[in-house]
Amino acid sequence: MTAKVFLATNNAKKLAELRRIIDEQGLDVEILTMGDVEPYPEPAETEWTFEGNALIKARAGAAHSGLMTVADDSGLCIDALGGMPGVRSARWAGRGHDDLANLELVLAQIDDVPEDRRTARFRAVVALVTPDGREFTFEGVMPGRIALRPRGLGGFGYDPIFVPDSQSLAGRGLALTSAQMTPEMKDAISHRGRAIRAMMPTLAGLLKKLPSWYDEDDFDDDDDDDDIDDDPAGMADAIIYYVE
Ligand code: ITT
Repeated sequence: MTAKVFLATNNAKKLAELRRIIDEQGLDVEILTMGDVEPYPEPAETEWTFEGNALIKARAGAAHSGLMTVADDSGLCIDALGGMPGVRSARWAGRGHDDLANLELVLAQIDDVPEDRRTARFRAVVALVTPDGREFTFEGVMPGRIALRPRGLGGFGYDPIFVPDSQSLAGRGLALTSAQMTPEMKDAISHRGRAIRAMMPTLAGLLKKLPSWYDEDDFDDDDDDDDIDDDPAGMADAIIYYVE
């Protein structure tokens, strides 16, 4: 039986990235999205941390769907803005404003900041919550800097103004923004790619144990199941930092 995992996000472009990165790992899993479950109210993201908000979204998804649920809370942290927009990235220009308005506001706010001080990083925390209440979080970081003006049509959100560091010419205004990269290039270095790849051993371990949640008597806990334990990959409650 192919196990089901619910991806709890209302952001279509974020969903496309999450699905692509998970698919790439080759795990036998059926991905369900908002369109596959009964509609439910979007939970308020009331926390001041990515981890807190990712858990709010994943808990709500698991409670509603009864499925193992993955949610992502992410954003752009700009040093010259004291780490903002951070957890407020999606609505930086105010409710009802779009990605372009957010990006233009950021550019205006750091208009007078010289290139060498336009350092920033994308951060993503992915929360994995099981219907029986187990919770795991994984963090990925993509360091870089803010370009002087937007470039590129790929990606979403702030991608047209973000120049990832891991390119030979980054930092000299010559490297690609993440909106100029192919999806594969972005996934390989992105905050989301790193967080999801850090999650995969835990997800794989949990999926092997799935039957025990439905019928304890069916659960085969023989010693020969030696690659399956209560804390797959020893990462319960772990936050994994990937900083270059
Ligand atoms: P859900 O909460 O439904 O998942 P959301 O878009 O509201 O969707 P967040 O609260 O996590 O999600 O906000 C993430 C915002 O951070 C996103 O809307 C972008 O503005 C920005 N962001 C995150 N990852 C990004 C990326 O890979 N590229 C560009 N911008 C990104």
